[in-house]
Amino acid sequence: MRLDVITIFPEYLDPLRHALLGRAIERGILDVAVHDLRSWTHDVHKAVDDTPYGGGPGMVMKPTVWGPALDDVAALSGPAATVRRLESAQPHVPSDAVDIGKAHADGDNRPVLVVPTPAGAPFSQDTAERWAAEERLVFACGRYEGIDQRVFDDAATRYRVEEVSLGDYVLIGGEVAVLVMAEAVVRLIPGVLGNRRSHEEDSFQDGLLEGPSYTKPRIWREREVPEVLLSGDHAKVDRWRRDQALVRTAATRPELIEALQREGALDDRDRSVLDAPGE
Ligand code: 6GU
Repeated sequence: MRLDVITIFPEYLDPLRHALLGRAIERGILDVAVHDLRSWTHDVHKAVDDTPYGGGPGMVMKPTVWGPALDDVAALSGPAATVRRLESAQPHVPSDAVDIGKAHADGDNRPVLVVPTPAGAPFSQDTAERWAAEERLVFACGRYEGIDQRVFDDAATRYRVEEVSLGDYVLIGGEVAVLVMAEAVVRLIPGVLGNRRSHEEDSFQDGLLEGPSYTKPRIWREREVPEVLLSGDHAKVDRWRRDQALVRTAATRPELIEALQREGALDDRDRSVLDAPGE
């Protein structure tokens, strides 16, 4: 997978090169390029924003800068051709899928353009899974009051544009949101996490939050690990873990339980646990 990020604060994205994502880069699974939006400015002040039409506070990012930046990043031309990169990556989508244009069901090979904004659709584990199957993601980080809307209307000819939000709060810019989304996506790429099972049991994978975990010692500060986890009975352990997940989810995210109920994803045992937790 290749990630491109366009930002006026390239150093803000340095954490992408560390830890888990850094290892994916070293292994050739991931290729990251961070582009300084100011490379596409034309004036001595390198201005990227201007006052909003219609008035109001703040500044809006200029289409005359963003348009050429998105053109060049899509084509890997101009300033985007020479950006510093760590390693080049192997394709991870099966090459026949790419060759015959089947990377997407509708044969659409335009890269996804992710626009982080509190006005976007909610980003979720489902979004992360969908994007983890892409060859290329381009992130456009806006600051100030946003980017001129025509930039995205125009970019739709070369990109599949997705405006997404992390939640109901306002960040100063998209950079931190990109770090969050990139980590959620990249950890789902086969070979990035050591243990394949570890994301089959993630929170949200079955619509539930994950329950508690324990490790040695068996007794710590007079607190014991739940007996069932020492039993060696895998069916019993699985059932206990689901019960814990149900109870935790009902307590902190009741709307997730309601969604499972509507989907018919709860059985009689699940319902009895929810009716009488701890019995
Ligand atoms: Cl994705 N971006 C910005 N700038 N603010 C946010 C957000 C994203 N999600 C919540 N607030």
